[in-house]
Amino acid sequence: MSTMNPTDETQGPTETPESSPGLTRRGLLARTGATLATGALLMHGRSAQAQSSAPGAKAPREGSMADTGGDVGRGYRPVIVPNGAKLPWKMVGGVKVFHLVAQEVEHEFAPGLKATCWGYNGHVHGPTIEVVEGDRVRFYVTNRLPASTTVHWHGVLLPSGMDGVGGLNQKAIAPGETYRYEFTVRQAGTCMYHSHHDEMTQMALGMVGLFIIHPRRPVGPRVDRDFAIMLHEWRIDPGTQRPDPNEMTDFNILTMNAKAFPGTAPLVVRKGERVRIRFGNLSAMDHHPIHLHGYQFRITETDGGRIAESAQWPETTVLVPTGSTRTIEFVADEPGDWAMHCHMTHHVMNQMGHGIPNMVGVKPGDLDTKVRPLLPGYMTMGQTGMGDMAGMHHMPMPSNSIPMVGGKGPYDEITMGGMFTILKVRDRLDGEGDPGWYAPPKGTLAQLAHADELRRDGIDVEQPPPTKPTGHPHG
Ligand SMILES: [Cu+2]
Repeated sequence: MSTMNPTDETQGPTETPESSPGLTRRGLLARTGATLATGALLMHGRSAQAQSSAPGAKAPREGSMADTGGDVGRGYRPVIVPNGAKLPWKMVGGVKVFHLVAQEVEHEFAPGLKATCWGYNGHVHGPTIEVVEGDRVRFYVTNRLPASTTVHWHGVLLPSGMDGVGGLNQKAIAPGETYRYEFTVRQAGTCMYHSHHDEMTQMALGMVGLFIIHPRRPVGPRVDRDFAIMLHEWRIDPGTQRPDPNEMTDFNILTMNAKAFPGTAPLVVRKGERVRIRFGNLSAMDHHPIHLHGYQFRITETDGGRIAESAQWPETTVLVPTGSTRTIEFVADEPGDWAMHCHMTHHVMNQMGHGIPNMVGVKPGDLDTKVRPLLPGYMTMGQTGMGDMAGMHHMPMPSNSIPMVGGKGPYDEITMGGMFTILKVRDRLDGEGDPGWYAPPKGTLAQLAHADELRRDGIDVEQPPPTKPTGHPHG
């Protein structure tokens, strides 16, 4: 029986490393129930990919694509990694074999901002690893960095000698060397992996990834979409080429799957679907309270495993401490474009917002005309806050930098950056990509109030209520 012999067969599909942002083909097929009809086509593509990744090797065994649901440990729904990639694997003698290559990677955080980072297999962060509880897994780790490294499997239960802490559990992997890690996965949940040698440098440069373990016997309601997002923070000074690993407090690029808004791909969902979002956080210094608009969700998992249903509680913001994962679930029953972002307001802005003086309330008078002979093009900014900064991409910018805030919205600039993305819930989805902006039904859009409405409701905007200090009845 396959039940107790997990290593004998492929449990699930691999995806190409270049998974498209937002919505995978498989996720869409699974949703529409078209899996069986198109399974042969998908399997063909998958075999080709797996073979090409192992030149000269025997064609790996491929498992069933059928989304059987009832078959223990099979037919799991692959996670969707917006903007991210998955690590391919092949079956060799009943073992899932992976190859991680630690290397320097040119990475784009958002249009206009690239940096030389450290990652795995050409990706920052590393490709998401996806396995099934009970799998025997073997990871070859090749080090193509100029420094030694290791890989720690964060939250994964395994023998001590496989835990990957340089110096403690193993000798660090020297440049050019390939190490082998092997263990049996005996849990389910959302874990992570990261360098555990010169952690401050290597994690700051991007050497982290997600490690998803599907249960052999799923508990709780089955989800239709399963998203995975790694939170991270970086210091990249405008005009520079490399993240600064020495930064301790003032991180200026805050990312979801290594993208800063407006570089983040939306999460696309059909109305009525049950949605899971897994968050991992390997930021150097910060926890991130991730707030989702439009919904109440339940926190269903930590990296310590599934939370019993009786112990789950409702939230609209989930705090993801650094070195942890948190998983939320909800039914997407309200269509719309819903913001999902870190609620630390300095984590939803980009690098150009850092280090600028407080100009709120400042009346510049003719300062601009006086300064311009000295600094051509000078313009005092920030007197009414930072919303104006959203338009800054029309202005000259330092090379290799992105504006403090701002992406194009349907009505205006969106005055957010950094750790911000959008959950797009639609009654109907055509195709797999970004469905565009939500069109609210008539009567459900905030609009400029008309004079007759104001009159009808007795609102006098000419004579606003007195603004005496409150709380001092005898004052
Ligand atoms: Cu944050």
